[in-house]
Amino acid sequence: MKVLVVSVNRSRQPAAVVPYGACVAAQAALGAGHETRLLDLMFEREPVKALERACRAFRPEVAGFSLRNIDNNDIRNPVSYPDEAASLIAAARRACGAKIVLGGAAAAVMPEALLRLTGADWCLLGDAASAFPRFLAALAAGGDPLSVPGACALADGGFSAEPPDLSASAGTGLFPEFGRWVDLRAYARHMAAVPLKTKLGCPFGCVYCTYPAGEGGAYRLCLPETVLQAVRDLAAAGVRDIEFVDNVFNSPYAHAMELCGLLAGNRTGARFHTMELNPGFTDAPLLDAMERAGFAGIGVTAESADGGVLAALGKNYGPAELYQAARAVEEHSIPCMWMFLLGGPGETKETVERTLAFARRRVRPSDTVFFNAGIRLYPGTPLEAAARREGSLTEPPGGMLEPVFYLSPGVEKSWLLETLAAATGENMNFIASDSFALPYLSGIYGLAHFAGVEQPLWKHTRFIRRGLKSLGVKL
Ligand code: B12
Repeated sequence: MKVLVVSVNRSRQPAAVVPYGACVAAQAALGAGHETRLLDLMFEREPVKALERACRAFRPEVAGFSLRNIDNNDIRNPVSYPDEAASLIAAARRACGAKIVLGGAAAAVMPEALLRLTGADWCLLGDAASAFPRFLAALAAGGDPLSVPGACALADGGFSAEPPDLSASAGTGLFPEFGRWVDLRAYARHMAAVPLKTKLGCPFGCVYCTYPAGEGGAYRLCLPETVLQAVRDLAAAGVRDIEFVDNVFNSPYAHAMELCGLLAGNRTGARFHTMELNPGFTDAPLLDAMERAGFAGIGVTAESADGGVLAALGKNYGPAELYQAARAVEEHSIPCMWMFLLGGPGETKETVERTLAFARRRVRPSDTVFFNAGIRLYPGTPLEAAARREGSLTEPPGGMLEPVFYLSPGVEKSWLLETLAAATGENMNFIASDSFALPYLSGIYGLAHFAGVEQPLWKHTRFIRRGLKSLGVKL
């Protein structure tokens, strides 16, 4: 069959991201013998026209729309993306007769609502590497694709879904030939690293999170040797920056250590990044191994420095582990971004102050701190249930495509946002989501690339913010 995979995401907040899932889907379709093309809309000035052109020229029989984001997770300046996806799908319908299937991280979170909004024929949940070939085979054979694990559709006003196969092993399917599908040079010009995942699944129980539902609660690990081969292939193709985008990079700890050991013993010249270190497993031996492997930037998803809030968020660590992680980071030279989630269950003014005090005292001024205020609520999460119990969420699950946030009854939104604005105003290495909405952010990335600045750019946050402030830019 002729298969067109469309990567819908055009968000450059906080940076452009390579459409990893769409590349996996395209590679899987190609591997299954289908004539496959990928249309990446990230840098298209006129996405509808680009899509119409691709549909008319290629005449696909199946169009797989990869939907990454539902919204930008920003309580202050919310931007919602599904309407754009719906317009694109309507344009594809007008331009060709392709059957339309949705996939991607966003589709996995709210498949029914997205099917209703976009009018797509199906949604396919689970890992494209295993699910997409099966789905295409069923379609090609004229069978019912709804019998395939992970396939969903609207039928007779209802929603019918076959549970995804969350046991299929994570193998080489997670390592597509990125350069075949997308313009990696354009991404490099936007300071975007190439993503790689070393496993599927997430065994943690964070109350707000959709990862275990999307990928399953049990790890499916890629062999470290297979990951090393993917790194070698990318490095040989000239890729300098590779970002590990696991839900949590350093768990299972032994898997991360083994991979780092292999990368250290087989240096390719590539620099590594990950924004997904869980403080519960961030210690000196891990950071030693990451330094030797060639990591150039790490992020610690700390969320809070208050024990009660961490427990209420369902975190696997408490303040003691957080302080241990801070000590380990201090003893190493890898630039670090600390990420906090303010306003969760149990949050009060005191707990917010405790987290801010941690950030002021325990984070090196050369490191960056990112604060998110309010937690995006998703259907099926324990936090959704808590918000309904508290009466703060009345929107039915189908209406949650429009961003809805949890905010603890113990903090007022205005106080939280003002306190955060004061903290980011005083500390040039602190940022909040409004920094991502800066209209000239894309220009800064372009200039930095042109000037030969190495990734990650956020390690220069305090200098960039000071520079902007001295130019009179309101931060
Ligand atoms: C790492 C990560 C980041 C990194 C990205 C770094 C990088 N270099 O890529 C950073 C920190 C920059 C980031 C930013 C954002 N992220 Co983010 N991110 C992730 C994370 C943890 C992994 C993403 C990834 O690459 N996965 C690996 C790929 C292979 O998986 P995938 O894209 O889902 O594709 C698989 C399936 O979905 C499916 N599939 C994909 N496409 C298709 C197409 C078809 C046709 C089919 C059949 C199947 C299919 O098969 C693929 C292979 O298994 C996910 C969580 C998660 N578990 O997915 C969140 C996630 C994708 N992010 C999310 C969001 C919201 C954002 C932000 C908008 C805001 C924010 N504050 O985080 C920004 C947007 C950035 C942008 N420009 O678009 C959401 C998106 C869904 C939603 N809820 O809206 C997720 C799911 C987390 C969540 N909260 O639930 N993110």
